[in-house]
Amino acid sequence: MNGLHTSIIGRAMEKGLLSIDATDIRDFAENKHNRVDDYPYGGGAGMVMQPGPVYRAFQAVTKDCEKKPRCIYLTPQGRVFDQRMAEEFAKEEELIFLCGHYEGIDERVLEMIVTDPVSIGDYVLTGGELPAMVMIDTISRLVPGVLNNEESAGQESHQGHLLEYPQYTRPDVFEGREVPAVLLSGHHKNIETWRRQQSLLRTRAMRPDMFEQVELTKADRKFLDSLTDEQGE
Ligand code: 6GU
Repeated sequence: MNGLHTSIIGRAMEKGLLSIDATDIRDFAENKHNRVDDYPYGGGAGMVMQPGPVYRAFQAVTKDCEKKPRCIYLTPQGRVFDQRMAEEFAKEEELIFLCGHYEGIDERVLEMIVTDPVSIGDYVLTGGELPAMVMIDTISRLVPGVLNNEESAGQESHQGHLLEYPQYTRPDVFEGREVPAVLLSGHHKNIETWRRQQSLLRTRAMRPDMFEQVELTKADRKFLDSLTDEQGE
């Protein structure tokens, strides 16, 4: 799980807020070359991971657990991961991430141990390790104490279905490009309004699917209507 030991997640592990362990399923093979794959019954391309090593690895990992933890299987056939799922998983004391390789894993062991088949999006990767790391990073930052500013994780979900507004820092002019004047005004109410409007515009342009879910205020509608009026639509 290299890559998770750095920065925010690494610090959280050092602080004892969470722990992440990797188990190599090949250590549970029962042959000289630690092979865990075989040809698919019925023929076809590629190899299939055998049920035995996966099952024994799961038993070993969960042997000291009071209750069987949820077992997330990373697969393009799963439900697509999103922030709401991350919030649900963050409530769990323990989680297992089962990463397949080759063409897949024997269906019988999946039926026995998997509680949550999850995909991270509509594209195909070579294995489940990167998706597992994406999920672990997303879930970890929701664990209390992991982020310095306790609010920064909470605020986004409370913002609800809106993309973040653009950010600026010094200098106030860069290569002739100015920071929006309202941000230099010190007028906090106007800044808040401007940021809300930027979030609305971004979400509508980039994520029309999310925008449909946004609860628009009277002021939001007035702002959006004022734009379409200007364009004579
Ligand atoms: Cl979870 N696994 C693989 N192999 N490909 C994916 C995926 C998972 N999610 C999106 N593509």
